[in-house]
Amino acid sequence: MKKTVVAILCAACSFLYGEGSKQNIRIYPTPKHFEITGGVSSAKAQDAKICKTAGLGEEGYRLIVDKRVIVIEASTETGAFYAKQTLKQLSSSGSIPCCQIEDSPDIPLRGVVEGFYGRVWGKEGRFDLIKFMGKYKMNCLIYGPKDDPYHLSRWKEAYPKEYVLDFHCLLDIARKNHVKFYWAIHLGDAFKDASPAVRDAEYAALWNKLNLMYDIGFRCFAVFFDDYGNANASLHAEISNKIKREFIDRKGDCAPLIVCPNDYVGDDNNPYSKEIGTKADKDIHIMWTGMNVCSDITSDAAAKRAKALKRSPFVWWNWPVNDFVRCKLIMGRAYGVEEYPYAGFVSNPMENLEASKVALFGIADMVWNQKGFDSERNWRDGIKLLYPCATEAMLRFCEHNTDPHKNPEVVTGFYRDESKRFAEAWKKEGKKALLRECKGNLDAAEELSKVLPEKYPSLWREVRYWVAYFASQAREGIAAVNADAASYMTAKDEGVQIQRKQKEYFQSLAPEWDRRRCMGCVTATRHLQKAIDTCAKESFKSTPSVYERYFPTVGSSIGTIKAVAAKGQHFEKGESLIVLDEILEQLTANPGDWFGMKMSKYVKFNYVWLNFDSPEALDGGVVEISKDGGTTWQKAPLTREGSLMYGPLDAEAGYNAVRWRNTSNKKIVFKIVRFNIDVVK
Ligand code: LOG
Repeated sequence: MKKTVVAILCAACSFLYGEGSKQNIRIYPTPKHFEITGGVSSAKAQDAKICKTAGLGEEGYRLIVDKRVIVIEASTETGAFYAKQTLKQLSSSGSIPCCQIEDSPDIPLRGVVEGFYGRVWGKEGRFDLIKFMGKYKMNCLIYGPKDDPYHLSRWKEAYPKEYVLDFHCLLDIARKNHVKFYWAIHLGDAFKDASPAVRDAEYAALWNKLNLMYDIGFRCFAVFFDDYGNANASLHAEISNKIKREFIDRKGDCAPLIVCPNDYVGDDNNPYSKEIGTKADKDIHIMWTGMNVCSDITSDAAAKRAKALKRSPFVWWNWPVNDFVRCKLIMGRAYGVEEYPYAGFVSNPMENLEASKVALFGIADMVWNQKGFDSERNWRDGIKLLYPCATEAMLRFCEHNTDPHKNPEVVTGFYRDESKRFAEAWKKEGKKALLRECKGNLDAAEELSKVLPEKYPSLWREVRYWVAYFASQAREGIAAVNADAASYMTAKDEGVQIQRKQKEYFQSLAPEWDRRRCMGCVTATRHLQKAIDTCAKESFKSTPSVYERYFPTVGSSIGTIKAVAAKGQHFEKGESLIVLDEILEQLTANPGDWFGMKMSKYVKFNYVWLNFDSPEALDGGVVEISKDGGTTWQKAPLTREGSLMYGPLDAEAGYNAVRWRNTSNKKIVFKIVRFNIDVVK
């Protein structure tokens, strides 16, 4: 029975798509010049004649389909390979329409950096990704997962045999798909000791490792300095130049080096980027994430950064990465990147690789043909192409899962349009729109649970808890509209159970050091959840049992330290405590800056635990508590132990806000290891 339903659905989808494409044929990435000349060809794709033609560039091609013959012109094998990818799409509906295409990419290096924290992609995932990249004309895959010890913490050591076998296989498939497979080394805070003997030993270890990777078959290399060590531009330029001159250049068959500097954010207004720009050899690519870690990329900022770097920036785009909110899926449309002649453009995706393909499909198009890119159309067509058997349900699921914030109150920094259609309806129609949306979402979740396991099992393995949560969220919304406290609490608790299961599943896959970073799952946080909460608060305003349990904090993290809010950091409520989500980066607190949390009126706390990465950082500030939601503050009587402050507070006093504040006259740079409070029962 189930099988029949799926088969009918699939037939319906491909029929609809086929009909549409007859009138309006779309190729992805969008070709530069595409002219339909009328009629269909009697020639078959495999009979296409390939003519080597000068002047079409490294990756360009011309494709001429007429009534009897198909001709591919290209200057390189890559160009011919791309023409064949186009031809495959043209012939997907059976017959090949007569047409002429002339095409080439805007950005020379386009693709993906596996550069996030968290669970590394496995061999199979990378293998499929490389084929996907070839199909959609991306040519650059940079391997640099933070949680691969042989990339970062143990970079001096050789890879174990299993890894080497995987690399062989991946290098082979990358070659077949015209993808340059870069291996990146992350030097952490090595080289910080400037004594010549130590330096020499570090360099010896570096040459040894790079040679091992060369022997495995890598010909493309990158070096990363992000998030670890000091912003020592002169040292980083020296290391980069040495790798280039003493390794890459000497080998003679390697691609130009790519460097991710320690300071990868901002325009031309910082000494590190100017110095590395001046000192690093001109044929080294230098990466840049935009005006923030996660940000839109404007041509104005790119031009300014280019001035500092003395070369066009190579964009490391932190989208759709979710390592700072692993409870969220980012599956919206690609947008927010302005046209610019970037030296390269790679996306840092989610650890959920299959789910990242919606975004990658968009990026492939966006970087190939910047002018021709139509974000919304690409997103719809991408979902149709990737999930023909569940298109409508996937569109609905994806449009509600786009924003990398758990906290809808945060509008600073990088956020994405989420649930746009619903947000407009909610404004006009309120509860009526909420009810309709939740019912629609419930149906979509049901369909996805039926279709995905069978048709798209690797996607299903990644998203199944989110789909389940999407359904429980919809039930929660319906109960909130109906002011049905019992159903509301049931749906909420069901959601918590799903989150718990997801967390356990996640932890079962994660290495030990990564387990504490697992967070459960949430969906549709920006508008839908906010609307549900607004409606629930209204429906249950005189029901403290609902309030205490489900609305413990007011808003989110509060304070003046921008980075705490910029990624939408917020607090997780456990059984009896509230914990700040982990923040991966170093934070900077200027004198007087603070961050903290504020409880809703029914919630008080009686224990504080604050752990920084270094004792010096704690020296410069105090932990303060408040009984009036942050109007007046007093110093918390906590115990200090190294980089830790903790201790009980008087439960009767009714503390409902807590913060750490920089009381020194210096800038303090620190990482928060843990920050939590115990709630009075
Ligand atoms: C890291 C990256 C991480 C990303 C998003 C860069 C260059 N480095 O803030 O590994 O995935 O943020 O959390 C980063 O972006 N640093």
